[in-house]
Amino acid sequence: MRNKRGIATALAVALGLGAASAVRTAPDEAAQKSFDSADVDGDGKVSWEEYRNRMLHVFHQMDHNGDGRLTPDETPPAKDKSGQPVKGGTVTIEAFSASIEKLFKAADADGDGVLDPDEWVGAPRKSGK
Ligand SMILES: [Ca+2]
Ligand SMILES: [Ca+2]
Repeated sequence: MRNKRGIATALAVALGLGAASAVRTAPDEAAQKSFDSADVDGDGKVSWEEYRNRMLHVFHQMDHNGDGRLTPDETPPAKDKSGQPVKGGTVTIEAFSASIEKLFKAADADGDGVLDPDEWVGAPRKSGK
């Protein structure tokens, strides 16, 4: 199933993360910007709540007709690593919530329950010592 990957990719694009990691020029600035906007209390970390709020905000921004579902025409065109267009299909708010929880856990490389800027941009960092 490619749907989950499609959601993640669409989200990354929406948040500017995809651009940050794909484009080598000045990735820090774009990533920092999106990090700052997610870090509402400004403590330099994005908590699960901040992350979820940010993601839900993005979801509602993309959900133009406000029906709680993202249809393919509401999600930005995304491409996977091999350059294939990703068709996300319809994403419900429930599926979205479940997927962001997984994304958050996957991004939280050191498992401390908050995302630091490196984790936010998905820096390839293994937690192995
Ligand atoms: Ca914070
Ligand atoms: Ca973390």
